[in-house]
Amino acid sequence: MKKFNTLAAALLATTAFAGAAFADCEVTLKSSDTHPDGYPTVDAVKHMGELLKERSAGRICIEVFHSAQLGEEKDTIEQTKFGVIDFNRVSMGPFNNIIEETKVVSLPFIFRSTDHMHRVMDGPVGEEILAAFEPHGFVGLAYFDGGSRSFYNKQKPITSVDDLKGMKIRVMQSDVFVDMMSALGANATPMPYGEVYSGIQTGVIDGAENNWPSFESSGHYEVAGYYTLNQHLIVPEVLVMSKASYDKLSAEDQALVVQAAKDSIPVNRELWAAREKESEAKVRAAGVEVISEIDKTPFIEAMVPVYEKHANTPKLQDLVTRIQATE
Ligand code: GTR
Repeated sequence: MKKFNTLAAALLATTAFAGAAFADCEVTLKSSDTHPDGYPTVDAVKHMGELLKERSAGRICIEVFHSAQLGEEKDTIEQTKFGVIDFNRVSMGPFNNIIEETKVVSLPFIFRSTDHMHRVMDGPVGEEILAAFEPHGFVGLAYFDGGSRSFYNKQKPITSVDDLKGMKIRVMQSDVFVDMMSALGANATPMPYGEVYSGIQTGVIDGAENNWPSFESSGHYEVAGYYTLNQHLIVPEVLVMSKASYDKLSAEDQALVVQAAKDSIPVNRELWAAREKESEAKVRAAGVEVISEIDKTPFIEAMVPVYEKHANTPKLQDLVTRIQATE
């Protein structure tokens, strides 16, 4: 009981403190993120909030709800569309079934490196895809880094496509990733991020796929001891605003939001680069077997039907061609 009282008092103090932090703001906008506090995307949006507060002379604030406090990505996207949540930082993946342009940058091996991804997303293709959010009820604001995603599992070291055959691998809730796994001969299990740890632990799935910081911060490395650096996906992350919330702001304030989001990009990139190294070191130190000698060619070749199925209109094919042609 005493313990409960102490906890309750601590929680009340935190809430009171959070309330006080936003007490002077005329408008406090809610932002969602699945990652814990201190993760590069969470801190980038916090930085954006500081810029916005400063530039609006303290009128507009952003409260970042990290650690999936507002729900799993697919559900928070719905809530963002209706303006219940004002900002949302998510992967492009859960947008794939809603906005077809986002499928193109979620195709396996579409980007050759993170630098290539930056050059594409910082240019006209990136602008075009951001604009594609608007008719669906979102204002695309900024792209953040999501590193490259690779497979991890609890059973065995995966060293080839053959090793994946019949394995149950969790993917984000997107048809592109379900088809990617089928093309590799595995059983795709789409499920929310927050269920992956227990899914692996209880054997509902054999493994999943993600980048170093997510593999580490989610604790998945504690239950999946084999990580194969096949790097099949470099999926940009995106910060969107609810169009409903955006439309409530004056044109001047909208411009402040757009600029503060843009100014948070370099901060995110710097934090990301540092966190990737830290997470890798932590995972390796925990004894995870990392398989880095891997021939990516069979993985790339297996993706032909995924491209055919998902880049299936002249518009999407044109985006693929322009991405591939970007130096
Ligand atoms: C992370 C990404 C999240 C979420 C998660 C997942 O890398 O930052 O937005 O998409 O992966 O696998 O669900």
